[in-house]
Amino acid sequence: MIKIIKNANVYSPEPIGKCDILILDERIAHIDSNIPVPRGLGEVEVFDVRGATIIPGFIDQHVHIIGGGGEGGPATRTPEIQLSQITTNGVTTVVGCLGTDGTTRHMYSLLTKARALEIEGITTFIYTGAYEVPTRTITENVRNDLILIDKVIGVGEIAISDHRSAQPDLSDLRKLAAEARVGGMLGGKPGLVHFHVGGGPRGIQPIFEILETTELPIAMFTPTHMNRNPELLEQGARFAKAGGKVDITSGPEAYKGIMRLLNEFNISIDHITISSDGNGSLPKFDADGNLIGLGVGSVRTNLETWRDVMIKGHVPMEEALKILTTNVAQNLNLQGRKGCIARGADADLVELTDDLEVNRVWARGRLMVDAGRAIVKGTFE
Ligand code: FWO
Ligand code: ZN
Repeated sequence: MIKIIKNANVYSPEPIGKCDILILDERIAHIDSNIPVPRGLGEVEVFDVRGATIIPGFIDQHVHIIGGGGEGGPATRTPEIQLSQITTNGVTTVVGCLGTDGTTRHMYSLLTKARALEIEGITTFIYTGAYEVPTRTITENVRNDLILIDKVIGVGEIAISDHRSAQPDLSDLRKLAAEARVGGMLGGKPGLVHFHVGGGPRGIQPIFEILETTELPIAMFTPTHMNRNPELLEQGARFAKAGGKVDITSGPEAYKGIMRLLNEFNISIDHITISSDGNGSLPKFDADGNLIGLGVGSVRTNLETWRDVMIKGHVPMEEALKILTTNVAQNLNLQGRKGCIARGADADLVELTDDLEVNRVWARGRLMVDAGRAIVKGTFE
């Protein structure tokens, strides 16, 4: 129940220097330069990390936790995620979603998988819905899901500007967003609309049109895959300048998009988040919409893209951390609880090795990963 991490070089994500961190059950109870081991309070577990860097657990706001894909037929459906694939990559909070396939993938399974991962030790939320509009839900509609189902924090991933979308028109999208708005308010949720943006030339034009023609606030809209092509990234820069947050799908080239937003368009890093699309399919289509290749997303790419931003992009650690911690927490309305190392926050912590690999991970106070290996595994791993 009581743990002390001693001699940590803490990035909260702000660097706060050498500290000890006191964990009481699932939360951070105290941070100080020297916390003595209390006597008379029962067993206290001490981890002396000897100056190692400790950062907040990452938040991944787009993971296909029950799998997705299928764009190449039944044999191309992607597999369900396992707990260790999340924790060993430094992620302690995920938002699960459905994707292209809202037929053989169900909201009931998504909700239950999210609950399973929570029981196994991490923190989970879900978006109700799939690509299509009107979309798939647990109850009759998006609004009721937000009000009645605890894990639902928004609707998504709703496809726009994509040959796989339901080709929703502006009025369909406005109605969907209105449900998310009111459902979010009545349910005490952020009421997000998480948009899958395809490669079509319209890009996020529909989102700009919703903003122009309604009273809905920009903060409730998250466009993702915004690094898909240069034109889309440019639109993303406009969205960020208008006050929105642009979500980049992590991967081998993702840091280039982030660097372009920062350097070419002068976007503040506060307006950038990344998510992995973990366990979703990463299909490639030619100009005629024929499938020409198929990969599968991995939560691991978050860590790799973050390192690229620091090492290849020369962004300081505390700044680069924001795109996987505080900025995402803000987007999901979890600030102070997730994505930060602070008194009262959930004890979601990652200890790094000198070469920026994951060494230990604590999720809600529990040691999940040690020496880079999952010591807590999913039920059937
Ligand atoms: C992206 C998830 C895409 C699924 O465009 O949207 O397909 O349902 O599992 N993936 N379709 C991947 C690109 C950003 C590379 C999804 C996927
Ligand atoms: Zn998508």
